[in-house]
Amino acid sequence: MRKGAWLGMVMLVVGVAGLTFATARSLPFLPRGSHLTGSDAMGGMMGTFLSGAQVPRITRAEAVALGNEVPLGASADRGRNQLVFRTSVVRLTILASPPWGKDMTFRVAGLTNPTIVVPQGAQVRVEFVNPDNDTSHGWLVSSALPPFRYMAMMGTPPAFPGSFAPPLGESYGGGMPSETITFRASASGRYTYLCPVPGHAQRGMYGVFVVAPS
Ligand SMILES: [Cu+2]
Repeated sequence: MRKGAWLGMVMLVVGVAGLTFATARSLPFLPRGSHLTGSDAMGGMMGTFLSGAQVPRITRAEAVALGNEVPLGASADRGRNQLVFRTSVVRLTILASPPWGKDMTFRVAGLTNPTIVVPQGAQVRVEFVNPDNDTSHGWLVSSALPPFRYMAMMGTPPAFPGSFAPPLGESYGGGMPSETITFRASASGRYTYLCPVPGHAQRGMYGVFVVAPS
């Protein structure tokens, strides 16, 4: 990747909270990125930039609490590994691969990769946190279905405008990077949420996202 393009992308991503779908699609690292982990040069750089001071951070204790909390208006069914919202306002906290859980999964309301059900038309706000201390992660709702290939993000654009949390760098002593996205679950159907970092959905970072007809 040309240095200019890379820096331009990094500057874009650092200021990221309100990235639109159109902008997101133009990010060069999405289709062409390497492993965005802290263990390779590109990933390390990505992590450094994305974990910059501009990204809000939370403590480990806060992340643990948020990862276990059943959101207001939701019911968690542990037997079915399902989180069901019946409210038109949906507030979710999603943790990426926390060190206190199973590797390469999402943690939501104390569940691992749960099926998330929201009513059609719901206004969804997701606080996305990366507590993983050695890997970057993102979150995306897409209409693609598993199994996923290594480059899972190819051909899996966000299902709804804004249903994309760009990858955040890994956690370190300064706290756990977080970001908030909002989108409207405008069309009913069965979708998938997944991590767009290459190889992660393939290794299990995904779950079912259902928009129930109203
Ligand atoms: Cu990931």
